[in-house]
Amino acid sequence: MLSNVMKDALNRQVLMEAQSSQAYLAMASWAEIQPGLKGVTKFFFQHSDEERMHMLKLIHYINERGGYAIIPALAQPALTYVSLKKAFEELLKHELAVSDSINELVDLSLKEKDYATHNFLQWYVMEQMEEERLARECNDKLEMIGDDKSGLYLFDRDIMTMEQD
Ligand code: OFO
Repeated sequence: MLSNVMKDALNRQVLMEAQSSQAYLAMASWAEIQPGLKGVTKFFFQHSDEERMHMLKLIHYINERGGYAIIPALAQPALTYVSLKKAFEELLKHELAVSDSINELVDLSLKEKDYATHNFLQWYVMEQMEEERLARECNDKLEMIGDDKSGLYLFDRDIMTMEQD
């Protein structure tokens, strides 16, 4: 059974994953109306779906452990970006904040002696390592590319394969 403190903290993570999903959905919609960003558009839509999956996993866990997962209201995410680089900078910033939040949850689970939750959270720890790696790689590439159109073309073409690297 989840303690109240743990349940509330996990519910805050539900909100964070929902906000991530919403933010990446907004990036996807923005990318879809830019010329030549088909690959990036697909990447953002897929990323939004993944965040929703992270949220659902938490919801089921909270409910299965005797808590009640709260479905939160969401704030309006950013709708436009001055450049693709800016969108990916936001994505990295967001992922780093999520990683911090997961680490705090892990810390709390130990304080609460909630070893089941500690075990459950390990999946998120690994997932965040991967998400940070990918976000950093995208930012590094975009930094190198700058305004070079052929570089951007290749970035858009290759982004979906970067997930598997
Ligand atoms: Fe849910 O991992 Fe990204 O934010």
